[in-house]
Amino acid sequence: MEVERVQAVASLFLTSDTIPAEFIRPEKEQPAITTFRGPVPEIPTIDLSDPDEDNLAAGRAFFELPQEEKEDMLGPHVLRAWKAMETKLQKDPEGKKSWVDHLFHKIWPPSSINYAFWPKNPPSYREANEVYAKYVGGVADKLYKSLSLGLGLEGHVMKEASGGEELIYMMKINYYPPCPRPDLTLGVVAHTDFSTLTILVPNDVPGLQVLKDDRWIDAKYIPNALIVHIGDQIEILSNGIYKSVLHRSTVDKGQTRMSWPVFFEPQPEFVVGPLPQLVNEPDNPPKYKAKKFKDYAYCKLNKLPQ
Ligand SMILES: O=C(O)CCC(=O)C(=O)O
Ligand SMILES: [Fe+2]
Repeated sequence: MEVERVQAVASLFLTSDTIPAEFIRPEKEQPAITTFRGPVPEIPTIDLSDPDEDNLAAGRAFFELPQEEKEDMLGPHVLRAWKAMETKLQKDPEGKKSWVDHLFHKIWPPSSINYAFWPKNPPSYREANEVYAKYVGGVADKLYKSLSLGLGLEGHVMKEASGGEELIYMMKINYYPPCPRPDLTLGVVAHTDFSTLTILVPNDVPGLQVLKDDRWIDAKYIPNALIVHIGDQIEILSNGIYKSVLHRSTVDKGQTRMSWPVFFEPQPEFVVGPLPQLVNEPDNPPKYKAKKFKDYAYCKLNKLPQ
């Protein structure tokens, strides 16, 4: 089966000074034009712990295997699912594409894991991810607690309302090959994450940008730092007090950029809506509908009103 990878496109255009037209974003999105170049606010950093370096090495090693080996390893049904997901996520209504290859698979809870979706090579991949799942889950627990306390609620509230012990940790690996024209294209286009929280580890090639005060600002690379995004579900639960962050990623001319976001998502049938403790009529009416996470995701993927 033929799966068109951006990595393959990138290798064809390595020495060129152009990229295929479908990767050229409209001017209003081009990083060269829209990135804010003045002094940028510091993104707050909190000292918690170190990310798992093994995870980075194992994920990168997978993408750098020969294309046929990657495809053989994943098998046709996984490739079909992968391709379908990419077509949905990467192609916007104008048929534009993004300069990124990616892979999704669940890493928690153990009952939700389908190892058929996990790369079997490098051999360290499975263990690195299993260790990382436990580590990153501990970080998320601390964050849910702080987010609850920040709203004047008991510490357990936000995690329980996010799916509790059934919470799914969805690993995504973004692989952004070097690009001859990083000024014209984007890795991942502007979006907010569907998740409750996202915890992301990047490699040392900068590229993440966040929209702050209507300006696209670079998120500085900080060695060993985890990046935390508030996702749509926390915005909904907090009835808009916490805002999900609009972000995008740019690519690099000479270096491969990678990032490993883990999306903390409720189970598909789990209903998320504004926390009753935060809503009262008429002063604080609910600003969002309560709905099943799968219905939220369907509307968002298909660009339907929520
Ligand atoms: O690569 C990054 O830094 C951001 C990726 C991202 O936002 C995503 O995959 O949802
Ligand atoms: Fe994202």
